[in-house]
Amino acid sequence: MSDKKHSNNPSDGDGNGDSDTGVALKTRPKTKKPSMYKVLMLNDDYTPMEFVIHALERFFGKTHDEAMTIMLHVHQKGVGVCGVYTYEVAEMKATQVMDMATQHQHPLQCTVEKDG
Ligand code: TYC
Repeated sequence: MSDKKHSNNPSDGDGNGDSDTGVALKTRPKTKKPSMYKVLMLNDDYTPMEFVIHALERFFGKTHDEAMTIMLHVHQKGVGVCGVYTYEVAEMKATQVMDMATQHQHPLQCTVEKDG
């Protein structure tokens, strides 16, 4: 076991103390749950309700009833959560919604914010 990449020695920093026995590792200190990010949708006076519902179904996998509930929440409160994702996925979905809105000349806006 001279190859550092495959050593189970405690000096690896894995901390499980199996000292190069070749035994499967119980702990994996390198893995971390990724931070999660909310995609928020903002209300406006112009985007049609049916368009918002369609975007929520298409990009956030919502049923028609779920999409209706979220759309009405945003319409009434001004902002609402479409879904929670890792950063890159959240940014992509927010961009996809706004690109589709722009193509249809609607001002619909989404933002991404850290969850928690
Ligand atoms: N307020 C819009 C209307 O009355 C509907 C709407 C809902 C727009 C949610 C944006 O994120 C939104 N047509």
